[in-house]
Amino acid sequence: MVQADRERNVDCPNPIPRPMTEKHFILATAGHVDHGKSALVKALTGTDPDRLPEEKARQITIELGFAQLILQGANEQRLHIGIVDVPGHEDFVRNMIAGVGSIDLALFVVAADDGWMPQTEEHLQILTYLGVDRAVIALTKSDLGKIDGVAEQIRNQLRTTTFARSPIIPTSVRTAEGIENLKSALASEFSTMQPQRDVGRPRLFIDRAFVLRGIGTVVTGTLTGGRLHCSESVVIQPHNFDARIRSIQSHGCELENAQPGMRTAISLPDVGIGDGPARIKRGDVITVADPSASLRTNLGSGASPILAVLLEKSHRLKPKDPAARPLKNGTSVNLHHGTSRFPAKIYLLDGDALEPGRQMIAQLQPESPIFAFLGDRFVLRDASEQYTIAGGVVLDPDGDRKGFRDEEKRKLLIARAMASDDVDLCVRSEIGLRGFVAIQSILGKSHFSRVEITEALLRLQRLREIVVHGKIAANTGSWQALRNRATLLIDNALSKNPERIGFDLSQLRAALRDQAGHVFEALIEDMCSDDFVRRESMIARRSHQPALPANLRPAAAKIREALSKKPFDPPARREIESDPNAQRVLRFLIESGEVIEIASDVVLSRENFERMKNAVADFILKNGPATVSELRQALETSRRIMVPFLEHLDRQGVTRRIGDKRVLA
Ligand SMILES: Nc1nc2c(ncn2[C@@H]2O[C@H](COP(=O)(O)OP(=O)(O)O)[C@@H](O)[C@H]2O)c(=O)[nH]1
Ligand SMILES: [Mg+2]
Repeated sequence: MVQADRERNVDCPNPIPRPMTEKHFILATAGHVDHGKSALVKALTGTDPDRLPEEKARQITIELGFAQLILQGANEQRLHIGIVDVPGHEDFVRNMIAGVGSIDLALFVVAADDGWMPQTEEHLQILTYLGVDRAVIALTKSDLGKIDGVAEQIRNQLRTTTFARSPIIPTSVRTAEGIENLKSALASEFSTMQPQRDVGRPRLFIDRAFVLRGIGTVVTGTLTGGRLHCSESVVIQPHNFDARIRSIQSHGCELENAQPGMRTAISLPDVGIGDGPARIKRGDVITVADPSASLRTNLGSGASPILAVLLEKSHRLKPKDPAARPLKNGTSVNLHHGTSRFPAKIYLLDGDALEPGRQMIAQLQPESPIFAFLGDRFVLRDASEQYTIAGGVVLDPDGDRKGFRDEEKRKLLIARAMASDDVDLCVRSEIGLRGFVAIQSILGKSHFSRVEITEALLRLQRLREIVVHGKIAANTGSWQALRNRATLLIDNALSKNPERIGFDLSQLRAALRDQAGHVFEALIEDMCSDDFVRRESMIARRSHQPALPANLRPAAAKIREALSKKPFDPPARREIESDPNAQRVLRFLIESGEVIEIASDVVLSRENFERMKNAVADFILKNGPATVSELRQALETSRRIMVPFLEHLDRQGVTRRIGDKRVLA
């Protein structure tokens, strides 16, 4: 497929006999411009990552370059390392961030002749913001001298960072010194690392999109979170449209599926390149359809208009550094996430400004929605893209502008900020933030797998922190409060009208219209699993016995009398229920079965109904098929009663109409 793709550069690693385990990792270079990153990648892999003619002409990597290194790890591990070579020039920090977004290890480069430089520092801060916690340091151009002094300087700079103990390997591409050492250092680092997790939520942040003649659109990126398969239907975010993968390659090899941690090239022949509907470009994300999309409530399974985040400003920023200026509430910045960059506004939760060395909960409102997950890292640069000013982690991809200052929600976000990789905590806080959550969609935009989430739900249920009803999870307190609300509504209604068999569900729904439909259904199901019961379209306590209150008894006596005076020819319903009390009584008599509704204006007592039915049957048995008029005369009733009465018997299957006569059915 992508034969012309620049990522094709290493022969497919077959037919060497396959060792025990294959692991895939991504490494990215970082460090000051001209410190020898690209030359080092070439020395390691044989591939020159500076391949564009323009890059060659200017001798700098202006776009990400890619190469593959295969190393033998400990315990028969075969390590496939996709190398992303990032540019070092400050105009191109954007590319650097895009390359480092989903890596396992940084190859951090400092040249012996220059030592620690401003971009060395900026790249270190970016790696830290992005949560990269493993690195191998190459002390390049060792042929140019003074290794010991620079090595000490590097150790000093890294002393308080997660890279304090990372190996420092002197290298020279001129003399080939240290290249083999560097390979062994990389192999031993990767041997102890776990490959990126497959949580069934693949995302490929596109770093390049191009058209190949005869093939069509091809995009490349680093795959994380799950697998992508040939012929699979995918969704392109943030514009949320469908496409189909025709074929997949990794470093020039055709694959049936790509795994997390692989440099991946995908052909999407039906999609155009660029901006606009159903087009694809760098910064977009390839993902798969969210199975919960059908259950979408107010929460998107797609792109986020607002993110709740934990912001952090590096403690390494020196007071004179323009990047150190406190980050003020309302500032416009550039948000770098994955391979995308968007202008965004910052809203701080707990103060007017964020100082170096501090963290704060905030909201980010990108100019247009972005496709982010809980736990994603990002970097902020100033609006003119000169300085890296902060970074952070997404705490809630579906932030809520209104609820932001709510004290309870604030607590939940702070809890998440402390442990955004704790699945129990995230499930608990998710339910806390939303109230009631559809189980299927809970934490759909996170780094947790469905199984991990389901297990967390079970644990929290066992601890009685949450309840699960139908398709809903809720925290125990909120669910009980909702049940209490419903119970009160039902009890009040039935104490006002004790003669009713229950409270109308449609009225209950109207009273609880602030809840989503699936929440209401789960509520009724839960209530009816114990104390309550559904009777037709009504709900009541199981113990509820409909009974006429004393003040209605005279009205009941009057109705019974009216219905028995001329048993087969009672007055019209509207005469019987002439006032509200009579209406309530008649409804009670109907609901309790004592009275039968024949038609909208005709009611009969059950006793008289049965007698009348038998009389009709007897007459037809004795005299054969009979007309309305014959039956009316025989039973001493009127057409007003007899016509609807016979229609009622027809519906019940007692009689059948043939022409203008009735026979027994
Ligand atoms: N003497 C010497 N020069 C080197 C070495 N590595 C790279 N260079 C030179 O340093 C310059 C910048 O190298 P390059 O790999 O493009 O740096 P990058 O910007 O960090 O990718 C080039 O002219 C290289 O030839 C080395 O080990 N020794
Ligand atoms: Mg370079």
